[in-house]
Amino acid sequence: MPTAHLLDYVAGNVRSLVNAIEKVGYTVEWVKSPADVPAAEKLIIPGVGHFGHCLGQLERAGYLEPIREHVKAGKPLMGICVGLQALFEGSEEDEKVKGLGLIPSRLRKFQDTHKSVPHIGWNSANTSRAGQVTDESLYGLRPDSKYYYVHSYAALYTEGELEKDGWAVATARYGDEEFVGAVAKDNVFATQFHPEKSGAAGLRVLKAFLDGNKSQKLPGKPSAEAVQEGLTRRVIACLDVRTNDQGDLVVTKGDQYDVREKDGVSTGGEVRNLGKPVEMAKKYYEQGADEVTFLNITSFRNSPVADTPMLEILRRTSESVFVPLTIGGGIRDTVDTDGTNISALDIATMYFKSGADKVSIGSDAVTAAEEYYARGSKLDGKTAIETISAAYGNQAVVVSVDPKRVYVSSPDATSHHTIKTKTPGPAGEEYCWYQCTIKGGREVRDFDVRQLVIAVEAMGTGEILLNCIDKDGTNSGFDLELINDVKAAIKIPVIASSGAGNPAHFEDVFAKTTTDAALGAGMFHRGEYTVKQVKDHLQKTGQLVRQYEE
Ligand code: 1PR
Repeated sequence: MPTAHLLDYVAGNVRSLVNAIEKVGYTVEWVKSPADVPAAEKLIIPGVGHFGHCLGQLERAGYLEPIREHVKAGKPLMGICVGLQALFEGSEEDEKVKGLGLIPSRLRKFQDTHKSVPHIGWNSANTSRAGQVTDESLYGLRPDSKYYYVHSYAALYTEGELEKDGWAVATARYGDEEFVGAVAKDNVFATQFHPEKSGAAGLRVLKAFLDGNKSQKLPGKPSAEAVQEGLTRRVIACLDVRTNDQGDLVVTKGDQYDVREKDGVSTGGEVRNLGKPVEMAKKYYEQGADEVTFLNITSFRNSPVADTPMLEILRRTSESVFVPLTIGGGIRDTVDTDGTNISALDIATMYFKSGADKVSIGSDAVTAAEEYYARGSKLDGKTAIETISAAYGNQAVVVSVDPKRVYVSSPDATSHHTIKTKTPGPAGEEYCWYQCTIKGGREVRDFDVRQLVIAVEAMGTGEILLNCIDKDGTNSGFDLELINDVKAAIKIPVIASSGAGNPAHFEDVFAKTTTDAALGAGMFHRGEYTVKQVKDHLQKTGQLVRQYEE
């Protein structure tokens, strides 16, 4: 097999990139020191997270000059995400650190007044400009394909600026800002999106670069609808995984977090077994799921370090599922069975090395947020959220929230932040607050969801997975009031979860809230609807979605 050289210089999930490179027919050779660069032919610079952190590492390790030499020698170079940003002079994210300077321009932060930042999800990389539709594809990029982005800083696009220096540019639009999705000139190619996480569309781009196939004919003229610009509505499939009574790891699903079968009299039956995790993840990928989330829901009882089956599930899933994978459950400082202390960062590292792109933190985030306020809203730098986001970037940290409604007759009846609800409580109470729980809903805290999300955003969380125990497994639709309330409090993206029972519920949550993504579990696992049916429905009702590509 031919070889691709991959620069090994910064923490991140490179496993999925290795899997993707292998999938398109290349073997990976690691470039582990600047001295290895001259021997590389097709060199890929990955990168995710903080510009200053990545470029600082590259500079300190002495990579910048050998990379410039590689480019001068006319050898192929591909940058991915921060690897694209590295081509620029610098970034607002860290003014002190310099980029390679191949492009005389700087990166800027997206405006967050009317949209969530980071920009997370599927968007275009389109080389056609108004009035000049091309039938040529740049490195396999297609105007009707969508690619997976995750970044807060971007090269904002001004028509003609890069082109005058000979760069071909593919762009995407986020809100009212147009930015560079990919650039190419001579032997250099870079994508702001992650091709390794962009399904078949991304693999095609990676293959075109490695094959040296810069220009290809597009397969046909796409419809105007298919080339619509902007961030698509993300639909996520969630798999709650646990050991059943026979000791097998199964996908299960609870009703308000109770995962045991009910026989009409008692609720203490067998753990619901809805299928095998790897097979189900692959099925949802092929139905067009934009992301797959695994929640290891028994981890609070077992040491996750010994929990090797979850690592194996990630390894196997990431070999065939080329969309982002999130893993939650048991991400916190812990003591292993042999008494060794293991940090949350070590646990996250194991998951990232096995193919995860994000870790989701539940119980530990609540404790950390309570302590944050107890310190007078001060960071301590040692929490799981802070240590993991410092090492892997904010985008790698999701906080999973498990709230329960508490009804009150008036806002004065509690010190917590309340909302006026359209679904009054059992005694007709018109107000409620959302109480945080830990340990899978088993323990309630005197702490509300608004306090939690504000604190974890300050600590460096990249995204909120917003469950709702009252709605979980009810098939009655999402808790729109909760979602709107959380969205109003923070800038980071929110994934709405709990209650999805049919495609119209997804239409509702996207139409009536500003949620960034929506997640379903039971309706998919029970085979009542496919992810594709949800997306087709969203498309019919005027929402922008990504469709699965073969
Ligand atoms: O606290 O960091 O160890 O994380 C534990 C994680 O496991 C948390 O993310 C918590 O939400 C999850 N979890 C714990 N116990 C359960 C349980 O069900 N007994 N599942 C559980 C949470 C909720 C959703 C579910 C949606 C959609 N599952 O992810 O998939 O509610 O369901 P639906 O569409 O069928 O309504 P830690």
